[in-house]
Order: sequence, then C-alpha cells, then structure tokens
Amino acid sequence: MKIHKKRIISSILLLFILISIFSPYVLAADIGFVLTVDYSPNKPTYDNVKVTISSNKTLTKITGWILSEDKKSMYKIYNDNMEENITVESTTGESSNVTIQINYIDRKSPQLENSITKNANNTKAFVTVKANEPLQEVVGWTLSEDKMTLTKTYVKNMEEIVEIKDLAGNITSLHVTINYLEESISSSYERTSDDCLIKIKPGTTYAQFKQNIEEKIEYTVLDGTRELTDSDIIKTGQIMRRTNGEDYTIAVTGDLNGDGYLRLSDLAILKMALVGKKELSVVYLRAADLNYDNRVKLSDLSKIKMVLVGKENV
Ligand SMILES: [Ca+2]
Ligand SMILES: [Ca+2]
Repeated sequence: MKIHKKRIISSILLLFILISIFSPYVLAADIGFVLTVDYSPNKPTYDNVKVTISSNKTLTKITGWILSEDKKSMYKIYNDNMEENITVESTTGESSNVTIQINYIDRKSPQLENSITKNANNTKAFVTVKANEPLQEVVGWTLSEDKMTLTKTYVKNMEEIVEIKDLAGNITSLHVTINYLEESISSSYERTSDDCLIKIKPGTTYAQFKQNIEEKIEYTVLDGTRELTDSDIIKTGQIMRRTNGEDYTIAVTGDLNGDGYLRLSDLAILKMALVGKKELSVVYLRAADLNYDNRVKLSDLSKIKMVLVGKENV
C-alpha cells in the first residue's frame, strides 16, 4: 500500500514536471500558421521523392496531394526533378506559399573515361578513371577529393570488372585488362602497390626466401647496408633490391619488432597499435595484417593469438 502511494506521488511529480516543460508552448499556442517541408530521400537518388508538408493547423486539400487522417500533413510523390510553388491553406483560412525544389533525382549512369599508364620496368600499371559526376568509393581504389576521379595501381596482370556508382547508385561497369606487366616475381610472396613484399612466414631464412623467388629475378636482400647470407633470418624492414632499380620492403607476417619471428613481443606491439598508443609505418602495417585484408583490425589480433598458441598457422 505504501509503495502504491509512492507511485501516485511520483506520477503527480512527473506530470508536474511535464507541464512545466511544455507550458511555454501551451501558453504560446497561437504561434500562427507553421509549415515544415520534408523531402525523403533528401540526397542523390534514382527513386521517386516523397515531399511531406506538416503544419500545426489542419490543412485544406490541394489537388495532387494526399492529406493525412488528422489533416495536419499532406504528401506528394515526385518522380522527376522540378521546382513548384504551391499555396498551402489551413482550414481556418490562413495561407502560406511553399516552394518545392527537387534537383537530385538521378537515373543516369556515370560516363567514364579511363586511361592506363605504366612504369618503365613494366612492374606497375596505373589506371585513372574520370567521371562526369561525383562517384562513390570503390574498394581498392583511391577517390579524389572532388570525387570525380578514381585511381588504382596494379602490380600484376589481371582482368576485372569494376562496378562504378554515382551518388544516386547508378552503375557503370568498367572492364579493366592488365596484360603487359612482367610475370610474378614469386609464386608464394606478393608485391603490394606500396612496394612491400608480403606473405613471408616468420622464421624464414634467406636460403628459404631465395627458393621462393623466380629464378630470372636478380636481386640482393639488405639489412641496413649489409647483404644477407643464406643462414640469416628474413626480417620485417629489410630491403629486397632488384637489379632493375626497384626496392621492395619486406614484411614478415606478424613480425612487428623486426626480429624475423612472431612472438609475444609482436602481440604486445599490435595491441598498442590497435589502441592508438603506437603508430606503425607502412611496412609494419603490412606485417600486422595477418589475414591480408589490407586492414589492421581486431581480427588480426585474434589471429596472432591463435598462431601464438599454435591453433593456427601464418
Ligand atoms: Ca618479431
Ligand atoms: Ca587484417
């Protein structure tokens, strides 16, 4: 019984608070004829746009508009860009002019112009796509600040179809064929567009490394300025220097302190990097990307843990 009483008291208190919050509006109830106009969606779209006009008063029906049950709002569906002036009237005789303006319905796919250049060694191809309108981000591509240009660097031959979307989602398919780059330097290791060499297992010796590089490729591996010998361990941060003048920075998977192995100390570094207490340079970010998805995230931390307890392999 006591509890019940308390509830009543707190309900009364709540009511009092609510009244005091809303009383300024209640007192100023006659604030005239107020209209708000809502567009849905209100960003580039290939859909129709629903325009809703809401008011504090009941409205008079306008031809072409659908009035709500309480008559305090009405909507109309527009299937094209347009500008229209309408006069909205309340049932009590007030009126107000409203300009409806829609200029972002887009049902045209982007027009693209693409060009491909390559470097002198035939080891990289640079694809540039220019559009006649702003584009959405495409995974693996770099979008310019004005969103009109996409670029991507290819380091191996491939053929792919890229779906390029404008802001409204209209798609133009781009067929990219790269077939004139030098053949791969390794069947196990991968060269990235930022000139790192990835997918090298921790604890790899230089002798083992050499077995994984194509025979026709001429190179040395440097630790600082020192050339490696066969029994040396391959470490993150070492440089593979080719006779064609290209340098690739070596990223040993999971080796984040540059000793060539994956140990608890590497796990500690990844933890610090993930909480923002340590910044990793490009090659160490590559080494930290244990699942090779081009991102360093918690999933890489779980993977490193699984490798350390022997439940997974690099
Ligand atoms: Ca290490
Ligand atoms: Ca990753």
